[in-house]
Amino acid sequence: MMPLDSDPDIRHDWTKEEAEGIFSLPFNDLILKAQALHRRFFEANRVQMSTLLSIKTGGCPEDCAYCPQSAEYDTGVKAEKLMAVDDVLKAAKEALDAGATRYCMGAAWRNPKDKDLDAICEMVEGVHALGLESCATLGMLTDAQALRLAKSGLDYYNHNLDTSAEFYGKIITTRTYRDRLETLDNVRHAGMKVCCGGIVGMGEGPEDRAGMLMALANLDPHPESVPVNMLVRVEGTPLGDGAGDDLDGLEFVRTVGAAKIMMPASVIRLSAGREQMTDEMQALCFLAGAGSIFTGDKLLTTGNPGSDRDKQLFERLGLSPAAPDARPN
Ligand code: SAM
Ligand code: DTB
Ligand code: SF4
Repeated sequence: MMPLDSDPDIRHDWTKEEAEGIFSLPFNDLILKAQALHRRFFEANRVQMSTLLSIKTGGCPEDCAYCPQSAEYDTGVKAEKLMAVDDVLKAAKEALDAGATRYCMGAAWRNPKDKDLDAICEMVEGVHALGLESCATLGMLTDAQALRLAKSGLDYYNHNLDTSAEFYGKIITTRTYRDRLETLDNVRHAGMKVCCGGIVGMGEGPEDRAGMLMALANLDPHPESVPVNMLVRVEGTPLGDGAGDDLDGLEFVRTVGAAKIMMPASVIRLSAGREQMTDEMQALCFLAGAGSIFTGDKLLTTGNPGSDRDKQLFERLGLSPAAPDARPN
């Protein structure tokens, strides 16, 4: 295969008009294009499985309007301390036995304190010793913190742009888009793989969905992993039930397909919101190029389909789990 940096399908110069043009394609054309590109880079019928664990839940000082873990909203999520390393590794072993190949540890922090990183690095080492890939999402990182995590062997760092630069201020006021890009830079320079995506269904317009994908696809290199989350409405958050119209399901599928067209060698993850989706809707997302899901009956604090339903889904669609870090074929 051609090296990714000379492949004409891998571009970092997307304009807003081009991104909007992809969203406006007839649905069948968008899906066909996305699926054809997906097959150029990945095995068509394999889906990678990651499992999440909230290692530090609730009490977060940030004000992300979608998030049940922000201390500003009364959502019933209790603030807890960082979990003990042994408990995290016990849960990782269970995820491994259930078929996950990557373990993602999430903390409701604005940023980790240097002293927290001792325990986090031990968790990363333990996750590797089990034979799992590791991922963490701990908020903003300094250069030095990113280097420390990379040295402990952390494979991926998740830090989302969440939405377009224009809509961002309506969702989060306690940290800027620029702050997020800076953390992504630090992660990249430290040599870790980048997991970066966003959420749709927050009341943004089509131009914001296109703008978010443009910002992601103009990162050079592209994030290796791109989570596309459908907003999970949590009571008590500003985006809870009744805060606006739900996004049309087909517009969500278009977002997955447009992400694949703009970042064809990246793994697009069908992330939050699967519990509320039908099998048919998820099938369309796989057809649009989603190559990864979160498995297990919980995301961080909200529900996820669980292994019985996912097993049935895979059987219905003839899908099988991908090997760890299934890179372009
Ligand atoms: N605190 C860290 C941070 O924000 O970087 C890490 C954890 S945070 C929960 C990770 C991501 O989960 C967010 O960036 C957001 O995209 C997603 N997320 C959180 N709550 C969500 C919800 N209710 N629906 C969909 N996605 C959500
Ligand atoms: C991402 O983009 N989605 C995951 C992961 N990265 C950390 C988190 C989804 C969280 C959904 C809300 C919750 O369960 O608290
Ligand atoms: Fe905190 Fe992350 Fe939730 Fe924002 S998304 S409130 S930073 S846990």
